[in-house]
Order: sequence, then C-alpha cells, then structure tokens
Amino acid sequence: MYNTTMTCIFCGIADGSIKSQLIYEDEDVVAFKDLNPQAPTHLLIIPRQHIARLDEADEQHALLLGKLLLTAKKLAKQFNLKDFRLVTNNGKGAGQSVDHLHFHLMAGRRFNWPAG
Ligand code: DGP
Repeated sequence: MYNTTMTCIFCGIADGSIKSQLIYEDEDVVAFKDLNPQAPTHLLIIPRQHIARLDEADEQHALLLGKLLLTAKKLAKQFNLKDFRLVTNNGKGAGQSVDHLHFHLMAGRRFNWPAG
C-alpha cells in the first residue's frame, strides 16, 4: 500500500487530511458529499485504496468493488432514496476528472437516458 495523499484529492479526503462533508466511512470505503452537486442528493463513494479508475481494478478487488456497491445501496436506504442513479466515469473521455475510483450516487431529480 502506498500513500498518494500528496497528489490525490480523494486519498486526502479518505485519510482526513482534506476536509469534506463525510457521510460514511469504514475500513475500506468512504462516502462524502460532492463539492459540485449535480442533483439534490449527490454523494461520492470511494475505496480508501488508491485505484485510479474501474479499469485498473481486477480480481483481487472483487470484494472491495462489492462493498462499494453495497455501500451505495445502504446509503440509498439511509437517505430514503427510492430512485437514484449510480455511475462511474472511466477516463477523461467519459467525464472523469479525479483519478481515484469513485461512484456518484445521485437522486432527487429526474435523470435522462441515455446519459449526456
Ligand atoms: P468525475 O468527474 O467523475 O471524476 O467526478 C469527480 C467529482 O468530484 C466531481 O463531481 C466534483 C468532485 N470533487 C472534486 N474535487 C472535490 C473535493 O475536493 N471535494 C469534494 N467533496 N468533491 C470534489
């Protein structure tokens, strides 16, 4: 394990050196409010471990990836979100701006499909 806090904002949020509106944390997963919300509820769910994006994950991360999805489900229940969107942007062309795997959990407005 290496510490990327100096270069990665989300590693800094995960280790507490960068302030955020924390919603949930356990030994593997952290969730916090998005700084630039795109919906009335907009949370980010991240692994503590620095994985740049989904296509850098592999079999060794299977449990962790499951935990991230189950955290989204638990938070949706906790926040009483009936309909929600869960999305990850993989790569700049897909809209990724922070190179630390994260899932956006968004709710509270109508979402279009296909996504823009
Ligand atoms: P993406 O574009 O998929 O990489 O999403 C990155 C999100 O991270 C974007 O919605 C804004 C949010 N974000 C960027 N910097 C910070 C920060 O320092 N704190 C918080 N809470 N959110 C941030």
